[in-house]
Amino acid sequence: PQDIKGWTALVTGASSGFGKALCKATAWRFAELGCKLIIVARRGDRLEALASELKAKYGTEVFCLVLDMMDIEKVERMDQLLPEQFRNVDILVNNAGLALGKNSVEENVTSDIVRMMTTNVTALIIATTLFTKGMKQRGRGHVINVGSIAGHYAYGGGSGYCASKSAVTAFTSAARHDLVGTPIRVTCISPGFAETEFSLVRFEASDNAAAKAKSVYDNLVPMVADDIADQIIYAATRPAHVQIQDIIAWPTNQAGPTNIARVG
Ligand code: NDP
Ligand code: 8X3
Repeated sequence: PQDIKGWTALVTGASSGFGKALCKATAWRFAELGCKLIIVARRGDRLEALASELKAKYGTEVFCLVLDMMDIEKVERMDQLLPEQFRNVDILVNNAGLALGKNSVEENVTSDIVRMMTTNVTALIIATTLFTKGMKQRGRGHVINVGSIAGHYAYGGGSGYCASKSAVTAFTSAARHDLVGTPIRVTCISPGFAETEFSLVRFEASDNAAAKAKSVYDNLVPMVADDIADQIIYAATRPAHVQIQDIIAWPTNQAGPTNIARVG
C-alpha cells in the first residue's frame, strides 16, 4: 500500500459525519497512519475537541481551521490561513457539503441552491485548484472528493443537490485528465444513504426536522460515517500505481435513490 506516514491531510467538514469519522481516534484512520491533519469546519468547538483527542492519543499534529466554505475569497487563500508547517497539503479531502430541502423543481429556493452550489461545487473546485499546485511541484498528492450517488442517479426533489453532485463527478474526472501525467491521484467517493447529520441539515427549514430526518432511515439499515471513512482511507492507501476513480456504495437494502426495501 501507499505509505502516507508524514503526509499532511486536509479534511473539510471534519466536525460531523464522514469527515469526523475520518479524523477521529479509531482504527485505520489518518491519525493512525501517521498523517498531520488540518481539520476544517465552521463549528470550531467540535474541531478543538477532536484535535485534543488526537493529540492525547497519538500526539498527532493537528491544526483546526474554522472556515465557512461559502466564503470563497477565504477558500481561495486557505493556504495562507495555515501555519507554515501545515501548508504542504498532500491529501485533500473535499468533504464539506450539504443538501437543502426536497422541493420539486418549480419550488426551488434560490438561497438554498446558492448554498449547495457554492459549498458543494465552487469551494471544492477552488480548494482543489489551490492545493494541486503544490502537489504538482512536490510530486505527490491525492485529491478525494466526496460526491454522492446523487451525482450518478438524479431523483425528483433533488434537482439542486443532484446538479451539485453531478458537477462533483464531472470536475473529479476532468481534474484526473489534467493530472494524468503526474503522480497525483484524483478520486470520487459516492455514497448512498448514510446516517449522519445530513438529513437533519436537509430538513432544517421544516417544523419537524428531526422526525423527517429520522424517517429517511425508517426500517432500513443505513450506512454509517465509519463505512465511508473506510472507503476514503482505502482509496488513499492503494499502491501508488492504483488510482480509484469512484466508489459508489449503497446500504444493502438500497438499490437506487428511491428504490429502498424497508425490510429491517
Ligand atoms: P454532516 O452534516 O454530518 O457533515 C457535514 C459537514 O460539512 C460538517 O462537518 C459541516 O461542518 C460541514 N459543512 C457544511 N457546510 C459548511 C460550510 N459552509 N463551511 C464549512 N463546513 C461546512 O453530513 P455528512 O457527513 O453526511 O456529509 C459529508 C458529505 O457527504 C457532504 O458533501 C454530503 O453531501 C455527502 N454525502 C452524504 C451522504 C449521506 O447520506 N449522509 C451520502 C452521499 C454524500 P460545520 O457545520 O461545522 O461547518
Ligand atoms: C446523499 C444521499 O440519496 O440523499 O448524497 O442524495 S441522497
